[in-house]
Amino acid sequence: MIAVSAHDVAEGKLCFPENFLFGVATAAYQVEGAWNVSGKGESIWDSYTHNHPERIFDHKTGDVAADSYHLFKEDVRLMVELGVQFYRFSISWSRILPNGLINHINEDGIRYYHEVMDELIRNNIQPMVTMYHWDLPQYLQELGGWTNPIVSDYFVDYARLLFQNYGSKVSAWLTFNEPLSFCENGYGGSDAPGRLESSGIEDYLCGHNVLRAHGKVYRMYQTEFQTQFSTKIGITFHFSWRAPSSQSADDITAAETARQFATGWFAHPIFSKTGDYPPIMRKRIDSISKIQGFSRSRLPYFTPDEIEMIRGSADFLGLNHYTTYLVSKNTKTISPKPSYADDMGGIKSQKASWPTSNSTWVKVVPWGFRLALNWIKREYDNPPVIVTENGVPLEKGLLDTRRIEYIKEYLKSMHTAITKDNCNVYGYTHWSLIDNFEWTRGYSERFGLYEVDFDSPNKTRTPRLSSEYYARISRTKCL
Ligand code: GBH
Repeated sequence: MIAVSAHDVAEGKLCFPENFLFGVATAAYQVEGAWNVSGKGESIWDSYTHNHPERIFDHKTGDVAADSYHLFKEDVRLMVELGVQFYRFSISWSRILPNGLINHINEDGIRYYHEVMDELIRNNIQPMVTMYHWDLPQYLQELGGWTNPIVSDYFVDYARLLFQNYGSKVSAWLTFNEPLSFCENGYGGSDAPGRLESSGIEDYLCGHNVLRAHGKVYRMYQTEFQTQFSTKIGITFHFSWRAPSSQSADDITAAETARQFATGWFAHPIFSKTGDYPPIMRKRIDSISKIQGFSRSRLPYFTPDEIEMIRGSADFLGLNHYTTYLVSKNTKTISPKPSYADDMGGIKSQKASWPTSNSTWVKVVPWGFRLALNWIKREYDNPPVIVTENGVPLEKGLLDTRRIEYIKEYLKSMHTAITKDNCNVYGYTHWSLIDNFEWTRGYSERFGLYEVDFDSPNKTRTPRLSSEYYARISRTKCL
């Protein structure tokens, strides 16, 4: 039931439950800077931006970014201004374990995140921590990165260290941010480590090892820490809604298959009753692999024990949602070269009439949010969901009325999903607190409620109009 005050109803306001959580998010590589200070090791994004400047817009790097390593107290002050209840940020693995391995702990890294958490807690803001937001220690990449099964075990060592150090301070843990994105775009596209030609092989190995790593961390926490702490552990998925591009049976099926290949790939093994990969992924990849002359499926198989270990290994589902795509059936014949896109069998597009943002991929399609939330509810028996990212990239400038519009329309859609459809959503995180390094798009896309002047020596933060708007929502819980 939604607890809405009589006063707000009279005003005709849309309100969220009183205990609904509003927060803001960032990620380590995108804001921290300080890439090589005080014993931090190199991550794949450090080496990628340094060795492949041509793959990054304007040859930018995250070497300094918004300098949150030094300016985190200023960031917390902004969050106090916003009145948010929590801050979702990520820990840089190589700041804590310079080469990713547990034998060498960097004390400055441990200290830094303690200070960030202490500052948040002092200000009544709960720390929600992502363990892995794409910045793998470079040394582990030299071992093959996420295509090497041993990296799952190294991740467990790293996670244990985090629980030991921060277990009593963190209010919610997320193991991974968007495995779909970093497996597909890192091991089959142009995000770090930039394995451009590996789609259909390395992306699936990455996914397999990430799912194992996630499951192992959850079980390790249960056996080693659950008597001590009761913090919930989840994982964040990227889920743009995928709508059929026509009402033909082929396109409807193609859109559903695309959802299973995107969200289902990682959500089905963890959140479905049966566990394991979505049956349609298994079926398509097994059969296409055979046609292409492979002697085994390019999608690896879990053992029965692994299926059980991974099934049910999350207390809540983190959802990143920005936009919507249309999907139509791919009628071309399968290419001999493996690829995720061929395996999925759909062609993605967006409608020219959808309102645009400052990025090629984010079109403003609020109704897709409600449908995505309902799909999760249906597929996985209405798990607790927290929206861990939602936001819109715009150009520089403080008068961001389009961001206000975007937030309003997306929150309305989410409100309908909660109140009319009973989707079990208990919190919302705006991406982002501040402008930051947008991966291969450099600093060309601005997502911040606060603008960052990246040319100024002290990376000046200035409130945008949307920050006042969001502050009102996070304080009143009403639109
Ligand atoms: C999130 O990923 C990330 O978690 C966050 O770090 C990032 O800052 C935020 O989005 C905003 O970008 O050009 O059509 O091929 C979003 C997932 C996957 C979205 C790759 C853009 C490229 C689409 N991203 N995708 S396209």
